[in-house]
Amino acid sequence: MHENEEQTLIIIKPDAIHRGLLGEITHRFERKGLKLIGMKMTTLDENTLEEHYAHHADKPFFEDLKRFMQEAPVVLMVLSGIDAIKATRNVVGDTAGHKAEPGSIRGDFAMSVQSNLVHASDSPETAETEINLFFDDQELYEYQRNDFSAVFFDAD
Ligand code: IDP
Ligand code: MG
Repeated sequence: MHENEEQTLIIIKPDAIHRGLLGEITHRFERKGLKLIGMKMTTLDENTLEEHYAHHADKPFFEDLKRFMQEAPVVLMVLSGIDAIKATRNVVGDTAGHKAEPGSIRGDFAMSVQSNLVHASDSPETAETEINLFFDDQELYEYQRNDFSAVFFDAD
């Protein structure tokens, strides 16, 4: 792994599954050059959501958020790349869909704040915690994409 390579956790949320946007969203991460190193479909239980969204436990939207995240299965992914965490957040866009930049996933497909299609880790610390919460080591695949040196040509 390159020294500045980062891993980040993505959750394709229930609204994206309902709206048939799994492929579109996954395609955007792939085309950006991010390497998919783990992927699985699952339902999220109450305990896992309490842990994942612990920093939102005191927010008025917490109960609704947990209910929403259980409305359909989700798809979990781990993406890897140089500066992958920030790059992925840029691809995802602002939390509020109606304010998100056109060209971002939320900017192109979301209007809601709650139902904003995708979760992406926001720092190296949260990425590590979140990947450990959702994936076992043997579910992550180490390999080099053949286009690595072209995609990350002048990245540090
Ligand atoms: P993020 O997903 O862009 O990192 P966070 O502030 O970490 O946004 O919030 C986590 C998730 O909680 C959001 O993606 C969204 O689904 C939900 N959420 C955040 N703020 C609100 C709100 O004000 N009302 C309803 N749901 C919210
Ligand atoms: Mg967040």
